[in-house]
Amino acid sequence: MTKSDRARLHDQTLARGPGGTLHQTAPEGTQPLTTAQGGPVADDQNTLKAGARGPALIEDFHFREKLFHFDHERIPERVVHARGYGAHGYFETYDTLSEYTCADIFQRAGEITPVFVRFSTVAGSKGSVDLARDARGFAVKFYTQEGNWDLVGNNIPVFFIQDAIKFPDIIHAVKPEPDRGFPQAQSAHDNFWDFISLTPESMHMIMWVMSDRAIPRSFRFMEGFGVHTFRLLDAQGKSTFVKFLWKPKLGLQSVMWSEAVKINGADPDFHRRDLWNAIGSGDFPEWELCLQLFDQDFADGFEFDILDPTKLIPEEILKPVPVGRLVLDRMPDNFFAETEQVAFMTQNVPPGIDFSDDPLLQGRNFSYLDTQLKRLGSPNFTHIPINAPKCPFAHFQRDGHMAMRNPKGRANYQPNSWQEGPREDPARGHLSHATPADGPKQRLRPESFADHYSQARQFYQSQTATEQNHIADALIFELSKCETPVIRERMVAHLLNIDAPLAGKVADRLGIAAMPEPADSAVPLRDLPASPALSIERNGPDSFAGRKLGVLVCDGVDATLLQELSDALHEEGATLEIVAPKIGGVTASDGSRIPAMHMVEGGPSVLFDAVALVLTAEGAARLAQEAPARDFVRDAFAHCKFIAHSPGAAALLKAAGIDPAADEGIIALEPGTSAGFVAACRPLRLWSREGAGKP
Ligand code: HDE
Repeated sequence: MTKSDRARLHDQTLARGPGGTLHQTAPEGTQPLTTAQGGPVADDQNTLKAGARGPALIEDFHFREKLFHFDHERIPERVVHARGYGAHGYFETYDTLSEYTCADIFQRAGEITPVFVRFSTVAGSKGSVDLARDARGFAVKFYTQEGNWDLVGNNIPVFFIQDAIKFPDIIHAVKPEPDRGFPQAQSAHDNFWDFISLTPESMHMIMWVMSDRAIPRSFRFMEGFGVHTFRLLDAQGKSTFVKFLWKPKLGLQSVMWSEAVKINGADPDFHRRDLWNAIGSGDFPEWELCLQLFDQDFADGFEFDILDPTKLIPEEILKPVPVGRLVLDRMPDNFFAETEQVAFMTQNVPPGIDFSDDPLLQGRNFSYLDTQLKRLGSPNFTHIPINAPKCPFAHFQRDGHMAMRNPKGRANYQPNSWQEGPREDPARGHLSHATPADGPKQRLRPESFADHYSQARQFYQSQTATEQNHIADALIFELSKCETPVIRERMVAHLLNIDAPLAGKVADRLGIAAMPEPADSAVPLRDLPASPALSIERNGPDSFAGRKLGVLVCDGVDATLLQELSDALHEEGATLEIVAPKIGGVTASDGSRIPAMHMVEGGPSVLFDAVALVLTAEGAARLAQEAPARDFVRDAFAHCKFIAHSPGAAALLKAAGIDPAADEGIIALEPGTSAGFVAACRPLRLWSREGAGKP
């Protein structure tokens, strides 16, 4: 058979295979399919067989290579922070910080440094849901001119444990229980609360994790924290202690727990989708990097040990100074190559940034390198583009699995006599702060780490009444999932040291008949002043920008009103999504076709920050018969959302059992009132509806 005969046969087989299957013909100009070795592939639809119905032949190298590669596509997921989502962007330095640090990134006003950021949950596996109650990772890789700087933080400024040696225990305890393999991405189970109730140092972090901080509305509306105390070093080696904080430009926002549960069902990728949509539509999220800078005198005078990662320095005591902004403006081209393969490491610091002796940080500096070898499989993981520095670099590390950069020449060591290869430079390289370190080898927790309750109490007392109620509800829910009564009681004993009325409420709702004694505390508890900076509600936005309105419409919807609403939202920097009885959309009053983003069953109101019912009387009467439409309104009301309703929507409100005059969060929408409604949505929720009242 000649080559052209073969090609003809190939065309026929592709058009209609011998078995009658139809195959797509390749569009004009398509690149030919090849094997990984570059060999052109004639048939990618059928394995090589002995006869049409015969056994497959092992000779089929294309089939073997294709399946071999597929079988090895997965790499181990991260042992913690497995579920994450990343984006590219840049960091802009506001002004020189040369007074404090010689780090190149902080030398020049207006300096732009490329970054890659990965947000994550901690406990769940890669395929788990976004709205788990959990801390969120906030890891930033700055590609500076003097090497990569990884600020691997969380959205909570403190941690569960004081010493890295306890990390495997806390993580084992929160992960699915090993005998039964569940629950997934949840702390509401015995093992977690058993460990916590036996670990008093975790109490401060527990208050944060039970607060709404652990169920953020979006990555875009959460703070980030470096947690540990670090050091900045100036050109002369002078050290200043520093804590790193990220403040979101759009303010803080979380969802309610009863909402989180439903969001997980309606859209398990809620946070991913939010970031994807925001960046895709050009609404680039932004944070300010703020520093809490202090010296040894401040550290000596501060009431807690600045090396203790279960403590924070209240912003009212030490004001964070904004030093630059982070903007995320580009999604990865390939999730696996970038978000999955990115390797963050706390030990990646450029000259001018150094570590403190925080025992958690010291342990992390060991763990992050170790874990990359397991996950990425080769010491050459820095050859992967997302991990490679973007500044010039040169070293003698070589060979190993999958080495992609293979230097030429004779010298693979230094010093050498061949005038080849790089040399170290004491004038530019990273120097450690010459902290004196001497002492007997021992396994001891410092006395200065002993107060486990005072800052937990301060956090609770800094919350608004609504937020305090949410913390109590979260504790009650989580502990109600513990099957072992003694664990619940031990937790109540700890809560007695944090806030007695809170302990009482939790004990009552759990049905604990006799109040336990308060847990032992190694040191007397202190009453610290409230810190308003710790409240989400007090640090919300003053605009509806970046938020989303869900608009329920029907055929005959008032086109002018809809346009007005859309314009008002656009003006505010917010967006709108249309929810309709059918995904095919509706025909508006002016005959125009309005496409829908969701049908009612697929677009529950938990997906939106506020809702509007723009309906005709006939449409509302029809929707009133449908449970998902009634739930749409009922849920919005139960979640304290602002609800706008056109005159025609009355029947649906009535069917949902909602009195339009119930409160000021239910707003009549008529021509000319859209801007007023959008402005009314700025507080995001009408918390007084929940019965807690405002502070
Ligand atoms: Fe991590 N942590 N961690 N952690 N961590 C990891 O490194 C570890 C801690 C944080 O998006 C792992 O590459 C130890 C605190 C984030 O890729 C691992 C201790 C904080 C991420 C690891 C801590 C974090 C990780 C797993 C106690 C907030 C995800 C995969 C001493 C300041 C980064 C990996 C990403 C990931 C170890 C505690 C934040 C195993 C031993 C405190 C955001 O190395």
